[in-house]
Amino acid sequence: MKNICVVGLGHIGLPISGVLAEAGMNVHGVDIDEKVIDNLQGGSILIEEPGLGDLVSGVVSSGRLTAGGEPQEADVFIVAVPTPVYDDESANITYVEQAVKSILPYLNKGNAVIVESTVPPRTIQDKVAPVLEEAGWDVAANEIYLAHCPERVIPGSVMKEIKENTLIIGGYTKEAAAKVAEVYKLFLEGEIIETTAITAEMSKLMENTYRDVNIALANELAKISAELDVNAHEVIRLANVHPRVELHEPGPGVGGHCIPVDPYFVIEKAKDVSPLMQTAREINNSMPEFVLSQIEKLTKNISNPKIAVFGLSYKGDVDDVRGSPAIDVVFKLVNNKKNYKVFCHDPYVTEDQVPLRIHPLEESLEKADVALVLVDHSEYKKMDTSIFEDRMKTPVVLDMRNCLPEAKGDTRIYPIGDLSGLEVLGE
Ligand code: SAJ
Repeated sequence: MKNICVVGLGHIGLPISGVLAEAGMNVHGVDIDEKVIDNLQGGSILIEEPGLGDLVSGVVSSGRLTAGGEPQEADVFIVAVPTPVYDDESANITYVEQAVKSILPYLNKGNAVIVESTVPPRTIQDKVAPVLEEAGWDVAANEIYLAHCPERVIPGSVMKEIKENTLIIGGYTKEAAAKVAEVYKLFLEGEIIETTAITAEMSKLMENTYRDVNIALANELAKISAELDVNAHEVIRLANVHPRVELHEPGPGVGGHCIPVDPYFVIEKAKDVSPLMQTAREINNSMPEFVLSQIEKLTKNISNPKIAVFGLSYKGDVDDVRGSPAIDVVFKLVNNKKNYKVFCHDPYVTEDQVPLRIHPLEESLEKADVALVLVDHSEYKKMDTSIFEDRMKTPVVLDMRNCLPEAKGDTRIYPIGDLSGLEVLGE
């Protein structure tokens, strides 16, 4: 178990490579992106994740982590490539299939093959095992130990969770699960639970679906509260005092590459019996339009209103813009016939990530009619709210993450869950 080959050096493959190298293994990482390899060979990374950069530069300089475009022989192969969805929302597992095919020439009897990528139910049984079998390996007889170990770490806290979370190992066979457990015991402080491949696949998908459905409920509550003149944030706070209630937080939508994607993996396999999951997706997808409707209402009397947008990433304190509802909102504003002048700010996102100008915070706010908070970055959570009155034409703020400190002076901050009193500017 000394040599590990990790295919896919992204948000999951890179941290797993780092912690295995730190635990004394010889890790070889593989990626199709030359930029990723070039950077890694120089000890640097392209991902923003607290603690990851230092770990990687340490293990690269000690020689424990190497990187290249091709796999190498190893005792253990870990596949950590993306599983996006096609336009019709069905799962695209071609990267997983290609990754497994790419390791075939390097496999030896007794090797372990672990898929960490999130996959639709039955993928290990119906898609991955057959690739190995066609290459001549009897997977059921444990010539290769095949398992699915779904990654469950949360961006922003990956380095802690990768070591401390409970790990589910879904073995193609019982023996495979036990063998693969030995790999994770090299660094894992959390518990290990061994199960079947399909149970591991489904548990992972249901974790993210649970969160999606719960957020949809909170978003629906925010819309209802605007009609009923009640503060949804206070309702959530009080309901959550109950020992068996855990309402989530409303927001401008659900982003990232996991939660808005994974429910579709279940839905596609069980379309007729998953109405709740499908509706949750629809509700969460409707939120950028809901945000736009509030801006339209606020500014209906103003021509060419200037909107200062705070936050572009999919959630707070990350630079990741994949599936970001904030970007969706911005393009709805930019492409709107009302001719909004949109000035975006984000402390993490750069102009080479998005086709948008990014402005300093003060500049975005200068003479703005409305400020629109779309992401709960720490910088916004602790900002001095007197800046709105100082800089804006009208100090009116829509806080779609309910994250700002209390308003000062004449500033009015409307959180997403308390929009019933929203005034119309210029009336
Ligand atoms: N969000 C809300 N309201 C909430 C919580 C989140 O609107 O109450 C939004 C966020 O702003 C963001 C989106 O949902 O746009 C998703 O963010 P997140 O922090 O809930 O989740 P991810 O996508 O960063 O990570 C999730 C995690 N899954 C769960 O918490 C069940 C993580 O543990 C998984 O490893 C990851 O998906 C993954 O890779 O599957």
